[in-house]
Amino acid sequence: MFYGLPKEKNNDRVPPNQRVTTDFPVLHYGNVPEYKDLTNWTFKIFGLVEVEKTLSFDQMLSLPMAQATNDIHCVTGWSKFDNLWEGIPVEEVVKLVKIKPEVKYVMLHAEEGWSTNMPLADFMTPGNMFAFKHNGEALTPEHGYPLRFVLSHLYFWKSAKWIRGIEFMENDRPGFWEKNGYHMYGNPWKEERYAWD
Ligand SMILES: Nc1nc2c(c(=O)[nH]1)N[C@H]1C(S)=C(S)[C@@H](COP(=O)(O)O)O[C@H]1N2
Ligand SMILES: [Mo]
Repeated sequence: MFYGLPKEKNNDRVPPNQRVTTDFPVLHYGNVPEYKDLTNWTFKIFGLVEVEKTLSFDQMLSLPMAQATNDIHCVTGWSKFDNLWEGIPVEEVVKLVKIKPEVKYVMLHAEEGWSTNMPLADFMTPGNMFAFKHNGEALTPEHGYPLRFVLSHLYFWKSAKWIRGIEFMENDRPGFWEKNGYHMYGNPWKEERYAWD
């Protein structure tokens, strides 16, 4: 399966006050995790689900794969077009559990306790992926190896690198950058950069 860019973005693809780059800058808080092997790596699906689930790396690799493109918009002002991501479409992972009807938000959890929040509907938008590859290459350690989420339509800080789990929630709660002054939603087209925007 292949997901193209939303049509409206082809007209004006640069959100306000962003500049386009062909580099791929590295941005994060904390350390780049080092993995000797992935035998103890787990992916947890928890919170408001009927039965919580833990998957091994091999189990993740056995899920259906797809490709999707997105334009990255980083809150620090750079945009990078036409990124090709390869991995597990979000719906293939969510299918593994039964979400309770009251769920409205999601928290993504990454290494070192890092997290980011988003509405369920944005999380579930087709084209979002749990990505193993970027532009045909395995993710490098600094870009999220072995697995990162790609939330294609909001500022890139919500695209959790080194992701280890999904928590389903009824009420919104700020993640790491959201607690530190970033916007709870982060729409680049409306310049929702900081909490006070
Ligand atoms: N686990 C984790 N994921 C993270 C971050 C982080 O600090 N920790 N930073 C976010 C921010 S602020 C940005 S801009 C992007 C940067 O991704 P890149 O380094 O691949 O360009 O990752 C996001 N994902
Ligand atoms: Mo960022």
